[in-house]
Amino acid sequence: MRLMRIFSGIQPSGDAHIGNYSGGFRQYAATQEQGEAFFCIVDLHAITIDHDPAALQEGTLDIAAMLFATGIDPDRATVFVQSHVTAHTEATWLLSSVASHGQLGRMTQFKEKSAEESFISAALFTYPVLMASDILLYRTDIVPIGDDQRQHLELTRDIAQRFNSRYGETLVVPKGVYPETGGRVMNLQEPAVKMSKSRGAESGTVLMLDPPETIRKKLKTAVTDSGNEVRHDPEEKPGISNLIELMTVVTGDSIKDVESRYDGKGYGDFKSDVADAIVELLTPIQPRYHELRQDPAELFRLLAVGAEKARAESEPTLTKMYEGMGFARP
Ligand code: ATP
Ligand code: LTN
Repeated sequence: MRLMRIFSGIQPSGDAHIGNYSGGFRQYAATQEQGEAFFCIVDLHAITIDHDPAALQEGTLDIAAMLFATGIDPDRATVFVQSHVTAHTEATWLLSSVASHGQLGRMTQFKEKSAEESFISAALFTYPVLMASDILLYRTDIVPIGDDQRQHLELTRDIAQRFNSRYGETLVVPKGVYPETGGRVMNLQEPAVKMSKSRGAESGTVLMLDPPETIRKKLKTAVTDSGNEVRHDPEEKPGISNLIELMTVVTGDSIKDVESRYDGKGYGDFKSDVADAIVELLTPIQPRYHELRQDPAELFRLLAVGAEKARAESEPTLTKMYEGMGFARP
């Protein structure tokens, strides 16, 4: 029987944060146990908005080290860099012919990012087609992601279905896997804005590599709501609800557990405990990261092994796509 296929991608576009841990890293480490997993550092996606050429390679190695530091086992899962496997860009062209221009224009991420950019690239518009190629080339069953990627995953499913109905059953239609809590961690200073590598207040973004004092300070100054009751109610209490979800993400406790533990206690105690819990989570991860990161040659070696496996896996799907579409093959 075919093993379950897992695929996800992460951009090397800045410093990884606790939101990436919640929607990304922790889900990757958990799902790698369930089948054959592929985790892709999506450097081609990182050039869709203005980027610094001097930072792209460093960012790629940073994410590679973070993937391994957060528990991805290179013997078990395949970690690779998107631009090392040319099938991704080739498949993007083929799939762009079955992607709807109108639907791409309705993508929230495109609308938000294009509103902020002075130069709106064509690549920002076709970004989700590249993401669909990433996923579909590996005959992926499940895609662990955060809530912000839901719309892109739905688009990927539409693309796969349209390809199959036009050219015959070729592509597997994937399912998204979202965290039960912490699917959308918000900026601690702006509870209406998603915590992000590239946007929002820095003082409200908890980085995976922040030292303990910085984490404590960020939590202490986190925006909370009126009242002093630790209760999960995202509408009424967006600030404290975000912190409750963060607590569940880092401890594995349920929302109810957290609420009852802080029944009768105030925001102050709670915030300092959330900070402690995050520090505890990151304490083993940070030294592992630094150790891996100081050996770029070893990271490049692991990524080369990953790219080799990824090429072997994706090539047959690409060939089937060309054949289904009727190309004269060499
Ligand atoms: P950028 O801000 O550059 O767009 P990002 O911080 O959104 O980057 P990505 O590399 O695009 O991060 O995403 C990697 C994974 O982390 C994705 O699965 C995404 O859904 C998830 N993720 C990103 N931000 C959050 C968040 N605030 N809460 C939960 N999951 C998140
Ligand atoms: N668009 C995603 C990153 C991404 C991805 C993927 C996620 C690119 N390709 C394939 C899952 C599967 C993001 O911005 N978080």
